[in-house]
Amino acid sequence: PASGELPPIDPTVLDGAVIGFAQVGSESGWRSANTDDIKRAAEANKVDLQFTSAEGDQAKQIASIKTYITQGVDVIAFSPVVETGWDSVLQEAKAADIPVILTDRAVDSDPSLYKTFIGSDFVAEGEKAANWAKKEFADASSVNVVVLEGTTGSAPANDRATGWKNVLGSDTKFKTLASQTGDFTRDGGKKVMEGFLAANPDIQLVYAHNDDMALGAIEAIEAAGKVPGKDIKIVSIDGVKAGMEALAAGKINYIVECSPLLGNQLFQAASAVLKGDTIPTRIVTVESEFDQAQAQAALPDRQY
Ligand code: GZL
Ligand code: ZN
Repeated sequence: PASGELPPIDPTVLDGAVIGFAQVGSESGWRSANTDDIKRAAEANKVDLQFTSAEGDQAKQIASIKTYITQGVDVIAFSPVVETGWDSVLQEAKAADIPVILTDRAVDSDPSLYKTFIGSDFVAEGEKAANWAKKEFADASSVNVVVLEGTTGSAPANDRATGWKNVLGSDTKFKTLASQTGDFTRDGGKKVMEGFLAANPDIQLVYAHNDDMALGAIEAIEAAGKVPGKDIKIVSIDGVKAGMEALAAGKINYIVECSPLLGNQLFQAASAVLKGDTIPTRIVTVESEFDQAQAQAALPDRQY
């Protein structure tokens, strides 16, 4: 789907508008930066933002959306923790004539149930990570890989796995020894990597679905007396401050950026929807990718 452009914010429309946002949780540095940016943009546009965090629990996220429906907010926005299970609450919002905007993660529901989905192309992110690995290990005869998966059932976990397989799935040189969810958290990444190291003495590459799990893996690799970025290479996704610092320090080898700064686009979409303008059903965020030298150069200007 086309990435599309959104019209500029109409301040008169947003000033005092009640917008309910149901956030995933606070699992990672990316999530914190995403929350901060949404609150910043709401403040800047005088939006009356109602904000909840589901702490990774879909039932809580659904309950929060139902509360917004009862409250009769002007717009509902959320980042769905997992892809499935949203049809009925989205139908309730439609029946209540409350427009819904998805940010960050997608749902597998009928697209007529929400106005737009603003977020990254996670399949492309997985493909970028795999293309780096293909080049990095061009001279290797075999590469043992372990994968730290994101939250089970979430669009980023599903699609980052798909993108990786699109590029390397048929490349028999790359052997996936193990693949397990670390739930996008630093502690999850550390614990799962400890298990991987105990069971597999010869790992060459970690594919982490986000920086927080990569940072946990670094702790486990160092505790095992190995050198992250050298003995075991790491490719990750996000580009949060701590990840970029590890990349610049050589403990991570490559990071594919996934921007959490969705606040302005969220309120551009809300402004257009409240004016009755039609907007593209899919807005793809623009993002980059970094090797170690590029991270060193970019660090001073990073916003998160
Ligand atoms: C991606 C976002 C993911 C990040 C993780 O857009 O949904 O969730 O990659 C975050 O860091 O926890
Ligand atoms: Zn899907």
